[in-house]
Amino acid sequence: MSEISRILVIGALGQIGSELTPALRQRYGADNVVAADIREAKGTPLAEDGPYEICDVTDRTRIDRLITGYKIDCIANMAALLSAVGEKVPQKCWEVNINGLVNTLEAAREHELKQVFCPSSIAVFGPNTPRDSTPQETVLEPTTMYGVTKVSGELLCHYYHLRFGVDARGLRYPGIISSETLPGGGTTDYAVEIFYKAIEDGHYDCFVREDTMLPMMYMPDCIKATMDLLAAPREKLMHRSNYNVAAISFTAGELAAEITKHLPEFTIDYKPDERQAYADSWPRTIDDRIAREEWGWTPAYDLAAMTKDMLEVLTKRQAAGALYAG
Ligand code: NAD
Ligand code: AKB
Repeated sequence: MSEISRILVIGALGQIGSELTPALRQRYGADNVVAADIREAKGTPLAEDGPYEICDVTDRTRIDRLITGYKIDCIANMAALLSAVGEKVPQKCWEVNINGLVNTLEAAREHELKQVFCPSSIAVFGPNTPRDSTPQETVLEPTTMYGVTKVSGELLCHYYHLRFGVDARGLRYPGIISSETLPGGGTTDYAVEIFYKAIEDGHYDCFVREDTMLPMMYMPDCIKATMDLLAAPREKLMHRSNYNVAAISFTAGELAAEITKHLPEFTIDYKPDERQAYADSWPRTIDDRIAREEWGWTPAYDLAAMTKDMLEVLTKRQAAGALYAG
């Protein structure tokens, strides 16, 4: 089957979608990548640099219209409620994450799309999963509704591929660290907030304990992993919808120490809240050998390189009076 050429990104205004969409536009052409979200985007680069449409992922008719109108052959479904927000409104989390995914898979089946991309997460794992070097194939018994939707999503993608031949692909992203768009309400958000607060206030009240270690990834690696999986030849993919991908694992204390190398006055207090329990149920480190073998995954950023880059970008933005501009 030929490569994808016209992509609909639903949830394009989010932390990852807002950086994935420009990367896709660069590779596939600005007019060939339609950004869509439930929110207005007037005046943002995403709405100015290519087509932008309002789309609620739970509205199947709207998705059908966009597919037909723009001759879409691939959907990247980035719309979701993440772990912390999802735990506050679990029924809504199911509705958006699962009913939305079923809509995109059904649309892909009926319109014979070439591909669907839907991210999974390290939240598929739970307290009964080995926490170190967590294998690709292991116990999936999450304790958050978000995790439940991600396990179900992986299974749905697998089923639609087996039963209907839908080429549904996905990665178990770790916590994503980025400087352009603030994260949307997950447990790993502290690893982004810490940079903003370090620059803004010189101090951060961290909502997980100092010894909390989680798998993380810098946005350039996240975009690379996503673009590489989208472009990977169909026949090479044995797992397809649930690849473990690892980059960096560090404790909150190690991240703070790395920031202190650049900002020696920086201070941090640890004030764990309900998100500590979600973090404690997730892996510390991930075994991503299958992704490396099947489609050549390799990350570029370690803790030192990511920290240096984050601080450089945010310091420049603060000097321009627009720290939160992204
Ligand atoms: P985000 O919360 O930043 O963005 C989600 C976007 O979806 C938002 O722009 C929101 O407006 C939109 N949205 C919400 N409900 C919608 C609806 N009904 N219809 C259309 N759009 C809707 O999330 P993100 O961090 O960009 O995550 C993208 C995907 O990656 C999700 O599937 C998430 O589970 C997964 N993921 C993210 C991380 C991370 O650290 N960011 C880690 C693991 C997995
Ligand atoms: C969250 O913390 O909910 C997300 C994720 C790891 O899926 N960042």
